[in-house]
Amino acid sequence: MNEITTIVFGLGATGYSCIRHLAGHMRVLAFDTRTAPPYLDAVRSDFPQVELLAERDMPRALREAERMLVSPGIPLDHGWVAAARGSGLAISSDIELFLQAVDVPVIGITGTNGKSTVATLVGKMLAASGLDTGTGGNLGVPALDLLADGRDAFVLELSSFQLERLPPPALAVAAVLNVSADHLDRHSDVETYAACKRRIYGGAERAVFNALDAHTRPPAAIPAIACNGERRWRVNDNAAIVDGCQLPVSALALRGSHNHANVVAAAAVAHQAGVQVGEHLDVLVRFAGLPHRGMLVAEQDDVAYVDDSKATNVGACAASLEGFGNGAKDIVLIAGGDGKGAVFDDLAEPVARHVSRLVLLGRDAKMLGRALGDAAEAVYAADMRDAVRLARAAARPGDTVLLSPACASFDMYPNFAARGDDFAAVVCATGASSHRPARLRGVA
Ligand code: UMA
Ligand code: ADP
Repeated sequence: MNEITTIVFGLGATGYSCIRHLAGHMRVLAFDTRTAPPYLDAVRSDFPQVELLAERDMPRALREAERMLVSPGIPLDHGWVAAARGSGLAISSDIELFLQAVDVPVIGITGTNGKSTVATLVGKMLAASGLDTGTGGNLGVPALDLLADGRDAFVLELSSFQLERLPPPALAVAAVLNVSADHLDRHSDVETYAACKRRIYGGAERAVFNALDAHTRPPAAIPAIACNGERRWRVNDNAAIVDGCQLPVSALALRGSHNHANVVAAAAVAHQAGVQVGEHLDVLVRFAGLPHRGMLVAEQDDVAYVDDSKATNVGACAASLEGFGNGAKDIVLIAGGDGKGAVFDDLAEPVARHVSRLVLLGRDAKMLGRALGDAAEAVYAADMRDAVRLARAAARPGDTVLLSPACASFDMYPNFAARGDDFAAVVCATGASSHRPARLRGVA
């Protein structure tokens, strides 16, 4: 048993993974400010030796512990984190523990949007090249839960919350895909948020960035691929170009120009990790994406219904409109939810170009309506059922009804997946007919 005593702050997926990693090796204390945190019962039954702390126990715990592991959902200026720092505890995280535990290449992907899609695709490319690869992090499976004997490499999706509390991670390959305003309820401004993202480059051997977005640029000393800046790595109207090979967009299962950019970025990261990309083009071509990221859920009366519930910020929704729209106002957009402090003005231009009718719901619906009401006619929905009814009434043959909320879901749902599932269920339960459209068949 190690002498270090560690406080795990946050009993969500991250906290549980930290406890699982540490509990047999050292004294672990666990704390959460909520009375019924998600993993409380699991910790009680699986790790009875872990002491569960109440607020009143914290002063004593801070005297007894040497380290606090802080979950990403907890801001670093939280009172108990500040108190721990003041008491001389080291502030650390699951990702720092993970990086200390592994001795094989770790590839990190961050950015405001496209992280999960790109990280998943990079994981598939590495696996296709014969590497036993663990893929996770912010995209779902906590990093520490990926640890297993025999792994050759890891691909981590890293959020700004995870990066802000991490020392230079010295990754084999680090990528920042794009930066647009998000999480401004946690970061003071976009520049501070972008600086958190760029922490991923600290000590990296190689990098990938987006030449169209200055926020993503790595330090000049790191050998880097500039996607969209180099002829061999870019997207045009007809093709995704990876290492000079043209992949016609009509052949790609992923839909939308933003997703074609994701294909290029994933291929560039895999290349930087040593994969012979040209030998695994089929992986790039066949990848149809993750649920709730631009997924076709039904076609009814020649109207396509697309679930892009994971579009939880303005940049994602704008990219979706550009990706799925044809510039002739062929989209009915369902948007709204918890705006996380965002300003929606940047959506006005893509909405004016692509959207015939806005159907708005959730806590910040009125705020969206004020910002976008001049760009397209807006109507307000009481709930998802009402939203689908209003969208269906507004859609013409050939249109797409797109759920791309530009907001988080927490005002109405437990998470974005529940919101997307509700959309799909309502569409299918209330539609006259439901079949896969010829123009989209085989892609979702
Ligand atoms: N908590 C407190 N006090 C607080 C705030 C939170 O005690 O003031 C407690 C909560 O009661 C809860 C625990 O902290 O019990 C939750 O911790 P958490 O919010 O860090 O959530 P986890 O379940 O550990 O999930 C985290 C990521 N969540 C966040 O960053 C908010 C998950 O990303 C990630 O998949 C998981 O670790 C595994 O790595 C989710 C996310 O929304 C999907 N990420 C954001 C995004 O993608 O935009 C960054
Ligand atoms: P993240 O993990 O960063 O949230 P995802 O791959 O889950 O990224 O995609 C989330 C949403 O972001 C998608 O539903 C889509 O609306 C949008 N999106 C995906 N790729 C891009 C991109 N390259 N640029 C801008 N928006 C994107």
